[in-house]
Amino acid sequence: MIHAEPKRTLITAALPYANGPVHIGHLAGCYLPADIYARYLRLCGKETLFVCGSDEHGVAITLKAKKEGITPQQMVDKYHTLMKESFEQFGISFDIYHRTSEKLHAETASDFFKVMYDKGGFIEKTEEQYYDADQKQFLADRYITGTCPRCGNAGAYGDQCEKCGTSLSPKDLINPRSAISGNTPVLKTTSHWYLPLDQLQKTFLNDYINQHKDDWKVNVYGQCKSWLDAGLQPRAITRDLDWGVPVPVKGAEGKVLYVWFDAPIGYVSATKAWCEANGKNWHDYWDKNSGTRLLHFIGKDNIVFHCLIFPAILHAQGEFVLPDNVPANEFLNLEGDKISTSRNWAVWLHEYLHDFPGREDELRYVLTSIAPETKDSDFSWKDYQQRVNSELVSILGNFINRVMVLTWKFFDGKVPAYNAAYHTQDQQYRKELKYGFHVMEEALRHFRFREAQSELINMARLGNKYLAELEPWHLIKTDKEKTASVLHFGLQIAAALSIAGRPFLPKTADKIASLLNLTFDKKLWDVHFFESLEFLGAGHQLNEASILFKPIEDEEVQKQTDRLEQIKKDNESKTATQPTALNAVKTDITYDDFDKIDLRVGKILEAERVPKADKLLKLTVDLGFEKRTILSGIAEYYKPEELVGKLVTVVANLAPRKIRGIESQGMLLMAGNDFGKLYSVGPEQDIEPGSVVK
Ligand code: B3M
Ligand code: ZN
Repeated sequence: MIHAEPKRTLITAALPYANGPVHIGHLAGCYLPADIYARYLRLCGKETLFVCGSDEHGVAITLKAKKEGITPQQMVDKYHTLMKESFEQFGISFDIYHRTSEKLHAETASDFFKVMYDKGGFIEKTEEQYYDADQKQFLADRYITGTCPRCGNAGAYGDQCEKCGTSLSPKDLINPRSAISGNTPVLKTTSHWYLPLDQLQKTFLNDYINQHKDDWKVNVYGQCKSWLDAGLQPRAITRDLDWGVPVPVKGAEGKVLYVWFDAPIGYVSATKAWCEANGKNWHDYWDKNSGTRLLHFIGKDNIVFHCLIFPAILHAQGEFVLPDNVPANEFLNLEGDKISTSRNWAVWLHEYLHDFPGREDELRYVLTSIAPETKDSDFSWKDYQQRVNSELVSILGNFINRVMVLTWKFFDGKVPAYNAAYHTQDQQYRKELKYGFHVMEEALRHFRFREAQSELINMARLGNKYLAELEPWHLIKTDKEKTASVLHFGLQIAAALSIAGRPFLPKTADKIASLLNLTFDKKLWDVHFFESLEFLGAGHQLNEASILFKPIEDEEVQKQTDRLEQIKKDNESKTATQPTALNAVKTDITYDDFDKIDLRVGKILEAERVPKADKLLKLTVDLGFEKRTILSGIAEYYKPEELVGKLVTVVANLAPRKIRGIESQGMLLMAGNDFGKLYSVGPEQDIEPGSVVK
């Protein structure tokens, strides 16, 4: 809540994890609003720095790398490059897009830790944590899954349940499992450093949040308040992992900083890197008394980290400026369903850029029109088409094109002269344009980008209304001088649109300026901007007219919805089969080890439930040379009658054992993991029971 004019504004956008490409949810959530705001401030001539970068640490990275069979470094390299390029092509105007695997970042994060450590800012605690004995790995955060104690979701993570949003710690999970192996974890002692958020709440956070009661968005303040009301707990800021920034303390070998400790410090590292490259002093941006206004643009799932934990860290460190505002957005859904990277339910930016080349502004426009500023919103391809065609094509594009074409037709593409006699006739339009601009500015200043952008379209609408009212195409037959005035004024509206449109539709704004053959100074936007409404002098030569936007065709939309339909189908068939946990390959065995197992084809002759055992079926299996009784834990996946007649693979030499008083004389092979459906494994063709499987 900086009241005095800040010296400069430092804008950050959440550092996306380098474990997947950017999708429209990310764009609408924080990158687009941050970009609009940064562009707006620059237009106003305000000193602005806009930083971002890839978040390359944490379990989100190591887990996915393991799944893909590559090293974490290979994975972050791949996605860092992809994200950086797509952001650039899309026109997100970061001054720097850095990354947290850079040495400069490790140094910056280490320094932070050391300063706080030396001040006694952490508590060291030794306690038992879940451990995967097989994989020799502590199971923090996403390395552990289990059932959410709050909503019963069986796939909740050790740090959060993505279904109900509750923040969890591994010990909260019911039936915890290692996400690497599916194993049940054991408890093992380890020690970690904790940030005493309970104390920091009393000494700092309560006041800090309270100060922002009126200037932060309701959703943001509300979330902070409910965290504080529940009472903050100390939080571990180190982990037993081998990927991350090493904890810079003797005796902490094998430990790294928790990703949410180092990631926000990534904003500082990015600033340092930019300052180094541009001959500036990073302290001017981050020092407590630098006069910098710090703004974090994020999505709602990152609120607690940016509004409570990071400010607490900055405060405890003591030398840094605090966030002045955190205009977080809610979530964007896709065709009525939550966007999900793992389910591939997303519109990926790099794919959009490929499928709709040169139509970056169309996506920017639609995403800003439906931005989830106060509540979740929904993207659908039909709505995308509708908004592009009926707003960008029919209103903005149409106005610019009409005024251009008419000027070429009647005045050889030269700005015709204005006659002051018509000033009164245009008065109402001038007033409305000025007012629209004022509303836009007010909305921009308060992070209401949807409203701000809708004013842009309103201005274009006004332009169309002006032409429709004065009908220069008829007027030319009777009054050339008045026609000249009308087109002169129409062209000024076009020029105004190319300025007002710059934060939202940068490529379109440039294109309009180029049609008008207009070059602007850097600082365009000030209080006097709409006073004169004179940007183009009489006689100024325009460039050739050309179309701004092409309509989105039905086939293009169909292609996208077909793709999503297909993904939905794939997901439905996958939910049953796809492992939700990684199954690490077991230790090697020799052929002789394998050869000890006698696998045979068996035919199920009878199947029945075992009383009082929900999971068990009692099967009679024909092995050709004899019939066996086998108990199998598949009652949740098969009805007894489905099994009769089925050919299956049987471990024929497994020592018999008694289950529920019945002797089981073998075992059936099943495919699947511990969480999804199990499928019996049998020969493809009908083959004699008793045949050897080898
Ligand atoms: N990478 C989480 C996310 O992508 C995290 C943000 C870090 S911001 C410092 O949602
Ligand atoms: Zn839950």
